[in-house]
Formats: sequence, C-alpha cells, structure tokens
Amino acid sequence: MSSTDNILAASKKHPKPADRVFQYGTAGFRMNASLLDSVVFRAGLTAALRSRKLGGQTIGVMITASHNPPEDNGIKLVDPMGEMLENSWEAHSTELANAQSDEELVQIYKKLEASLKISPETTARVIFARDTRPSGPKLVAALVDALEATGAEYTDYKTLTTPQLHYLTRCINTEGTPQSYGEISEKGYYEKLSSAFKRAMKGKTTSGHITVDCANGVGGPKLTELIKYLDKASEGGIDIKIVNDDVLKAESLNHECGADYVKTKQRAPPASKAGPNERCCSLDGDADRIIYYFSDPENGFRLLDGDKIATLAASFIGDLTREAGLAEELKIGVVQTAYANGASTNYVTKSLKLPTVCTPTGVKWLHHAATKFDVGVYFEANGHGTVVFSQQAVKAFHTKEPQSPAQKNALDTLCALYDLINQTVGDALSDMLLVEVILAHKSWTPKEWDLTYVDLPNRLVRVEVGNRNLFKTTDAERKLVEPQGVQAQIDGLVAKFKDGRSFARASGTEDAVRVYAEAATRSEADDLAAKVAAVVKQNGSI
Ligand code: G16
Repeated sequence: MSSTDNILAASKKHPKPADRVFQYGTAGFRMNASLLDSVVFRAGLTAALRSRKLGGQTIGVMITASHNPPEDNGIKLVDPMGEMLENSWEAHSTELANAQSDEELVQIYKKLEASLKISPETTARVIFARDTRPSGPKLVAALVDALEATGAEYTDYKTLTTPQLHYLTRCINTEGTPQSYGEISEKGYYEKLSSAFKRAMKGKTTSGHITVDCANGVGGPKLTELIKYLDKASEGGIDIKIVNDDVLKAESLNHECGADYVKTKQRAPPASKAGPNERCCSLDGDADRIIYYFSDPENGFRLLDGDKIATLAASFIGDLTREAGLAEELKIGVVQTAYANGASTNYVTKSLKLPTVCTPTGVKWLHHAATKFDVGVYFEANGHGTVVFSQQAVKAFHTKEPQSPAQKNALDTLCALYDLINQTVGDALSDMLLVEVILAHKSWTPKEWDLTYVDLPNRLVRVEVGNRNLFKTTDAERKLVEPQGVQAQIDGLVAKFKDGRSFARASGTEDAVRVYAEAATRSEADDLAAKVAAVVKQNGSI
C-alpha cells in the first residue's frame, strides 16, 4: 500500500466527531479526552510532515492537559530545539484536525506535502510521552497509528513531565554538535540538573525543608526520582517534602491542589500542612509551572508567583553579570504578559532598571521575545517560565578571563545556572532548584523575598459564556476589539477604581473567558473583577 492508502485506512479507525471544530490553541489541542481521538491521530500526521519538512529532525509530541481537570487531555508538538511548534504550523495542524472526511484528510495531507515542498522519501522522526491521565494510553495508540501510517520512526518515552520531553527533543537534535544539550535519557536530565545545582550552590546551604505539592500529577514520581540525585541539605543539597503525589487516584489530579489552584484561589492546598514561614511550592499537572508561597504569621497566606520568580531571577543574574564584568556587553530583559502584576513591572523598570516586554499569553510568545535579549527572563504570572541565554552570553560565561576570585566565582555560577535552567521551556523542577539556589545565595527566607515589592491586590475570574470566540483582543490581549462596545464598558468601570486595571480574554485551554483585575485594595480588586465579569457574561452569549 502507498502511504496515502495507509493514512486513509488508519484514519477510518479514528473518525472525526462531525459537529466539532478544533483549534490548535495556547498549548496545542485541549478538551475533554473523549473528543480527542481523531485530533491526536491527525496531530501525529502533522508531526511526521513537520519532521520531513525539517530534513528528518526529531519532533516531540506531548499528550497532556496540564492544569486542566482529569477528564480533559490534550496534545502539543515540540520543534527540534525544544521550542513550541512554529506558528504557521499551528494552522496546518488545525486544518488537518478539521478535515470532514478521511478522504479530505488525505487530500489536505498531500496538498501540504506539495505546497510545503516536503519529500515523502525523507525519514520522519518523532518522540512522544504523556502525563498520568487515564486517557493517555488510548490516545498514544491513536498517535502511533498515525506515525506507522506515515512510516515515521518513533520512540515512546512513556510518562514524562512536559519539560523533560522538550529536553529530550533538544538533546536528540543537538547530539554530537557543539550545541549538544545533554545525554538523551531521563537519567541524563536528572544528572544534568543535579550536578548543575551542586555547582551553582557553591557551598551555600538551603535552610529547613521545602514542601512541594505535585498536583497529584506526573511531577510527583519525577521529583521523587530527581531527589535520588540530590544531596541532603546537611550535605549542601536540599530537603524536599512531597505532598499530593497520588497518581493512581485519577480524580485527584489538580483537585484542590497544584499551581493553578494556588494562584487562582490565593490559598495553600488543604493537604499542605506546612508551618508558618516555611517554604512551599506547587507544580501543575505536567510540571511546567511552579508557584511559591508561605504562611506569614502577621499577614496570612503570601503568594510568590511567576512575577516574583522572574524578578528574583532577573535581580540575581543581573548582579552576577555585573560582578563578572559583563554588564556592558550583555542585554538583560524581562518578558511578561498582561497578567503581570503592575507592581512587578514597576519594580523591574524602576528598581532593577531593566526593560520589560509584554506579549500575549502562551509560552511561544514569551519565549520568542526573550530570545531577543542575551539574558531573557520570561515568566507568566501563573508560574510558567524560564530564563534563556544567547549564544554570546554563554560564550562570555565560559571564555571571559576572570580578573579576580570574585569575578571567577560569578562566572562559574553563571555557567552552572546555564546548565541548571531548562533552555527549552518553563520547567517546574528546574525553576524550583533555581529559586532554591538564589534564596541560599542571598540567605533569604520567603518573607524577605516577598518584601522586595508589594503586589497590587488582584483577582482572576473564570467566566463561562455561550461563545468565548466572540472575544477578540489587541495590544497583547490588554484590549478587546470585539464584541464591539465591551472595551468601552470595561474602561468606564476601571476609571472608577484607584490604581484600577482590568482586561478580559478568551482562554486558549479552557472553554471560558478569563477576567483579570487589580486595584488599590483587596475589596476594590474583587469588586472590579466581579463587575467586568458581569459585563463579559452579558456579552458572551449574544
Ligand atoms: C498553558 C500555556 C500557558 C498559559 C496557560 C493558560 O499552560 O502553556 O502559557 O498561560 O495555558 O492559558 P489560557 O489562559 O489561554 O487558558 P498549561 O500549564 O496549562 O500548559
């Protein structure tokens, strides 16, 4: 059989639900798992085409719905250097996902091959992994059907965190080159992180233990594995206490736990019994986001979110580059989204004196903007982010001749940080070790970190509407252009609140519109959010 016949035959086993329109969104396709069979099969076709287009470089495929509830699942594609799938290919993937019949699917597949000048003779290579959701194995079977029908070579890495799959994709595609990213195995990932952590600590010690809420997701078993490679705090390592690591009880995933719960509810997961001032953090369902927090005896629950992690990292790395004598030659910047607290943006520009850039939601936008700097610190307020270093920066860290022991110290730490920080995507495990290194170097408790600036009170609300696609934004999602007139109503409400700011945008991962509001006081922020949510609700079903 020709590959076309193979695809046609295989596609018949994965029929598309007739009444559905699919869209490659903020983080790939994501919805109730029962709707995903054809979507995953067709995303497998996209992965094979993409690999062939890139001369047989390996494409990563991750099956996960990250922070979404257990009954959802999703699929996202990873480009060769571990980045998110290139933008124009989201459209190709969407087109394949929406073909109405098996025959039309094959037609679109052939059309893409021809228009993108893809040789069917080129070997396609794909690796994939999934999180711990019960729907994962069946979706993997649909993916494998597609890869076999297209004649792609593939490797199943079973369960991994999303950032581990990104890491492996980059390792494979850089193997044997000067940019070689690491050993191609899960073990290689743990070894790279743990040895970089040890080098970055430089004899400093962490204080007490950290409680890590793993959202009852794949981060639990993977953190347990990572711990085996880390020393205890008494030996210069770190003491980690894991909570919410039940991956057998499917319904517990992200339920009353995890980074999204903590950020949106602004409270600790009930299962976390940490005492006052103890460091705590929460991962999300696929361990690509992290949020820190602690209980302050005077002020109650205190959140140290993605903005606070970004500012901590930017200030630490900024100091190191100055100590290393590299401040003049390396440009450092911070990339945020509209969800960044206004106080954090102020702190970056006024206190750290660094430029900020605002992009739409979605790691692909932030990552791209961050690569314009030599040291690009990017974090979404929800805890998704990392720090990327330019080739020039990495070269400078490794080749600059130190003029003093202090300079050598700073350069060594920068080299270690480059290895510690996942360069492909936000990675909760890597980010946690980064924060722990910085707090140890500064001898800071979470309270001292919290005091660097005071967040404006804020509220994030999820509004279910009849049709979220009615909401179209501009200006990095800070303004609505549709439905007409809604932005004027929001502006009118915002004007009534001191330090008020609010925006609404359709979620790319959930069937809802998100409303963010901040204002001078807690009650005003809540009030503004509720009022804007009411406007959204009213206009979302027309
Ligand atoms: C994904 C994306 C993030 C985004 C989040 C929420 O996170 O990777 O960039 O902030 O969804 O997006 P939205 O507001 O469009 O629903 P995750 O951790 O769920 O993969």
